[in-house]
Amino acid sequence: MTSVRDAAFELFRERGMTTIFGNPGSTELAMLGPLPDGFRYVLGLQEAVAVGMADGFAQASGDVTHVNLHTAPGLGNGVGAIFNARANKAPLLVTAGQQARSLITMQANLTNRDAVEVPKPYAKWSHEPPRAADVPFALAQAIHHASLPPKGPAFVSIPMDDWTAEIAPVDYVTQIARSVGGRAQADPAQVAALARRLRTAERPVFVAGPEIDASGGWDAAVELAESQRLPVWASPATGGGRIGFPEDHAAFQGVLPPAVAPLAQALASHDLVLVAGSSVFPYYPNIPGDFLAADTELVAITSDPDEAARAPMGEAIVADVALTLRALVQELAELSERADAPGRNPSERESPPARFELDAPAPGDQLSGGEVHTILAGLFPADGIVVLESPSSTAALRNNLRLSRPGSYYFSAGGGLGFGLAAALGVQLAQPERQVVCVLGEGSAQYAITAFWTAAAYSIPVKFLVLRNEEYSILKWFATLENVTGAPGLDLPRLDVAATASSYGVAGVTVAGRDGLHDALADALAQDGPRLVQVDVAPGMALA
Ligand SMILES: Cc1ncc(C[n+]2csc(CCOP(=O)(O)OP(=O)(O)O)c2C)c(N)n1
Repeated sequence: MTSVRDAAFELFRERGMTTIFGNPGSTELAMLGPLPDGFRYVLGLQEAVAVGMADGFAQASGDVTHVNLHTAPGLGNGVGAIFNARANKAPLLVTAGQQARSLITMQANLTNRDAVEVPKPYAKWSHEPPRAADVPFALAQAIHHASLPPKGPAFVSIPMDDWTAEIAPVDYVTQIARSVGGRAQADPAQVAALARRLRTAERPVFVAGPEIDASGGWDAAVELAESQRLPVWASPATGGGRIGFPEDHAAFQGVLPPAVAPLAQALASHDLVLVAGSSVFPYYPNIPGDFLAADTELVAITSDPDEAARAPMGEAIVADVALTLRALVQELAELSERADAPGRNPSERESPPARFELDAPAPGDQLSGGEVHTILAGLFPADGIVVLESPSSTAALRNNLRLSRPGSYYFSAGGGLGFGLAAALGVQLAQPERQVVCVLGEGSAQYAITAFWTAAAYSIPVKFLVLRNEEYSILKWFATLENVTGAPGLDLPRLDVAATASSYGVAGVTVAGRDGLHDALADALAQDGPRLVQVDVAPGMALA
């Protein structure tokens, strides 16, 4: 016989899940104390922070990551971040404590009523085991669900007295031993048909989405674009939690606009659109129109059956994105060797046009978001990673930084604020050799503000760049688009993120001009620990 707790930790160790993010309460203590050798616990001071950190860690490591939350109110606090994790396809095991089994029926204090319902719209699987003996089995199942495509969060609610229950080998030994994998190869007939279509298309174009990076398909995407002379767009920034193609590449055209009509317009000159690793498409805001021009066809490659089913147009191949891109490259290479192959060799195609460049904004009294990101680009480490949550300067950052290596960019595909500050810590813990730069709006920083304490307490050396424009700039821009005037609550005078971060233990400075920003950033990047630079910027949207 062994305890549920010992069996669970054996399972976690076997799966390499030795980092646990969380925020504890009385209903979790029996699980936590003391952690076995080799495990580490990273404390977030609020559950949204714990989940956001785990999300970043899971995405940057590619491994299922455990986040442990307090019963009902803690799980409730975490739900917005679980929504983000689902959109990010972050493989998370989310556990939460529950009242002791004998007290659940009477709904004693802290009972998580209908616990499995709480995260349900966003969890891939949500379960409370009927017996203590089923806890290891439930945890193993949740880990499998989280890791299978599309990856995402899976939830287990665990009554607090289960951890000490004694269980027999039959209840856990096989669960710890078995592994489950799930990278599906595409049907070779579909790949062959797509290759023929690409060869016969007159003006094909490639749209690179976040799953290229997550599946390890970066090199295959570059090879496909280069061998076929395809112009490449990034999928819209709204749902593009990662980038799938080097943004300094000669074939790169820019980031697709996210609304229906402008997106169709951007692709209108093409007869075939090949989308890899993105939903079709993460549309926002509502600018209605035709989904594609009349002469444009679309084929999407995604590992997510739901993404394939819900696309409003085009065809889809449901399979692992990297494996499918590699198979497609191979098939096209074989076709180009054959005299009887349909269509034409890509060498007969024109090279993609040069990227359309926006003019840099004229310098004003205050720095613009674009100028800030030009300065950041000049100092950005070659293997640096950006975690971004600065809504009005998202486009300017992408346009200036031109990130060109895999695993270099994380953004909340769900759009729920609070991801950026928290996830940056998880990404840095998963990638200790690379410098993480977390770029935040001063409004966005508030949603995970206590994460500064975790950065300081665990010496996580993220560099934070906070753009302070004293308003919710992006919402003012949306208000114009929606013909709304006079909405309250869009101004943020006097927020001082540097002062707040310093109260949590992260040293920071506030700067205003070009030189001040350059020197402060250079200095922050040269320091060992976490550092913050807050820069005053002009209000409004920054595109270039
Ligand atoms: C959890 C959550 N609450 C509210 C919003 C709505 N929202 C989107 S952008 C934004 C403003 C962000 O302000 P700031 O970080 O200062 O960026 P700016 O727009 O000024 O660049 C808000 C409140 C959201 N996306 N997520």
